[in-house]
Amino acid sequence: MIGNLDNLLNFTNDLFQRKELKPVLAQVAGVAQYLWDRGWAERNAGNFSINVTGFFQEKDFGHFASFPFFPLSKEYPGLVRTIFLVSGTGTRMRDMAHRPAENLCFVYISDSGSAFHILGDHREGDCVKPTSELVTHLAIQQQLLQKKSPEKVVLHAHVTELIALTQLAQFKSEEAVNSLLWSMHPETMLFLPDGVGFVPYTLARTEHIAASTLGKLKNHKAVLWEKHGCLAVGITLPDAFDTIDILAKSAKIYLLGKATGMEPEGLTPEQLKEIRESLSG
Ligand code: 2HA
Ligand code: ZN
Repeated sequence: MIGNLDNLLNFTNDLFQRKELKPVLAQVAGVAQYLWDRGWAERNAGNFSINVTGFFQEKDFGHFASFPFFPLSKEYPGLVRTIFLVSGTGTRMRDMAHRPAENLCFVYISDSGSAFHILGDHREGDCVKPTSELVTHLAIQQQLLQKKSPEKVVLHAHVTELIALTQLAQFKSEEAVNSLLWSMHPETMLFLPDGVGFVPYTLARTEHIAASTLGKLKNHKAVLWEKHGCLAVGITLPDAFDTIDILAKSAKIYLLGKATGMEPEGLTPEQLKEIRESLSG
């Protein structure tokens, strides 16, 4: 590190203590606990990123280039000098719920847009590194900024009920899965009138899954990753969680109905049309 080392370390020591960040950390802890309680975050499953650039002042940014530097395999011109609070790779949501600061890191995108710095006090050895799905998070965060979207959060989880649904051959298309999810619960049409995007099975942690997800998020606020999980954007972390929760509820209602040995009836097309029309009224 260069510059005034003590000032820099004082600054970073205080990162998680900043009063503006307290409500964000409380939301992180709350949502991490929900994910764990619902069984949607086994081992180190699930990850999120939160754009926290607005919590910092331009004058602070000069310091950030001194922190450990990690090249990215791609350039993100739309993310230059932005800051994200990101879940750490290998961390557990059940730990995040109790000790968020120990399981998160601050990622600052460099002036070139092709590397990031991890902000923090790195004197005591290895720092927490960002999630293995970072490329997907960055691609989406860049698209959100370019569209001037109010959403600042990307959340991914291993939602059992939704994964189960994508294991069934008849739901492996956007059309089929949306008509099922809408028909199982009125809230799904109310809160997700654009439905959910469907990404056919793709290896995780790759540019490929990032690109496919990005395409789907142009018209949806949530995406299913076949046989893997779900991802949603939100204004806040609880907002992204709520979207996933509604989808999971619909899937669960279907699976519970099926488990009785009978075929769930579902809302009729007329009932769904009525809900849709009530939205524009
Ligand atoms: O964070 O969920 O998709 C671990 C994962 C990878
Ligand atoms: Zn995953």
